Amino acid sequence: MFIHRPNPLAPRGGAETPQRVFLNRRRWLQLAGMGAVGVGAGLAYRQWQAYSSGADDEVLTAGRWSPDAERKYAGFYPAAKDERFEYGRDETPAIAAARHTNFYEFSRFKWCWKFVGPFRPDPWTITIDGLCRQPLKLDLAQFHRQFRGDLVERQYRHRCVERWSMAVPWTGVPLAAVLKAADPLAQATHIRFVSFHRPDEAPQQAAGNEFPWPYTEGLTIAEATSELTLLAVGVYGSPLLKQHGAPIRLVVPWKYGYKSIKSVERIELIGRQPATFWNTLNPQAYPFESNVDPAVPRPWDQSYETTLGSGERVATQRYNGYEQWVAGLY
Ligand SMILES: Nc1nc2c(c(=O)[nH]1)N[C@H]1C(S)=C(S)[C@@H](COP(=O)(O)O)O[C@H]1N2
Ligand SMILES: [Mo]
Repeated sequence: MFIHRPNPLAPRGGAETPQRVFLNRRRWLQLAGMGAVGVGAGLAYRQWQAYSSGADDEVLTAGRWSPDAERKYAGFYPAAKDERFEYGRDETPAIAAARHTNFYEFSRFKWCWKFVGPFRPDPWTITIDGLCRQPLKLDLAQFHRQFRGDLVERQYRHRCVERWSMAVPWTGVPLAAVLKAADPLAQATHIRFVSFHRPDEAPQQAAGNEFPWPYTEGLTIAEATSELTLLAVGVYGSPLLKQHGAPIRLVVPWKYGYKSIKSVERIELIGRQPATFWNTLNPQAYPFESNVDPAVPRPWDQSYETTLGSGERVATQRYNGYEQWVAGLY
């Protein structure tokens, strides 16, 4: 039954209230309301900033491994510089790169450095198996020893689909050298990369959210054995900070950043295109191939990017400027 009730919010004695006073009161209430919202937003913004910033020293040390673990790998740095690669722009300061990272296992926001403390990148085992004659199961020290002769430092640009970019020196081994050691079978057409699944160390994996953990990625064999494709163990001449994907990550600089999977545990040679993390969540926005292309919105405009640190806006290049290395693949 519909009961007609007097509106409790109607101004009482409204008829007697002179129109001018009524309007003024309403305007005052509006302004007061906006002011309160403004003060509230200001406070929230300052709290947000305080929470997400942190002193440079704090940001850089939060992602370090234990001193004992780091000492084991100190002898591998600096690696021989591969002079074929240059940024063509300024190098991103290490602090700017360390502050602003994507690592969904730890946070949906960029200040992942705040959450990586409990993560243990050492001991770590990396497995290369599947369609190959010589599957490898190596701990981190064995990996370093076995591929010491292939270890190089390379200056690469990195382009995130969110439109930020950086230019950093990775230390790593060409993936082709690692795959060669595993001796792939002819049926192997693709590579599947699998990251870790450790809810005890990674808060977003414990959060019971909708993400298809563990993070996975994939490449074709031709892409995986391209000269550019690197398995990185270091950046800026030191072992990878945890937030950069310690202790070992993929770097494919002609593709959007999400293809460069961090903290890899398994590299599997398979005979079909694998499912991948972001492609599973949204196949339209994150196709399997995902080569950087300024002409194709994803779905937002990709024609420009903003560099971490300097905040400079620069035009995005096809294949992120690596056309001479990879155009032959497509
Ligand atoms: N395991 C894992 N790898 C990942 C991600 C992630 O969330 N988890 N984010 C990707 C995205 S979107 C980008 S842009 C790069 C960021 O690398 P950086 O934080 O070292 O700059 O890592 C990629 N690799
Ligand atoms: Mo990204």
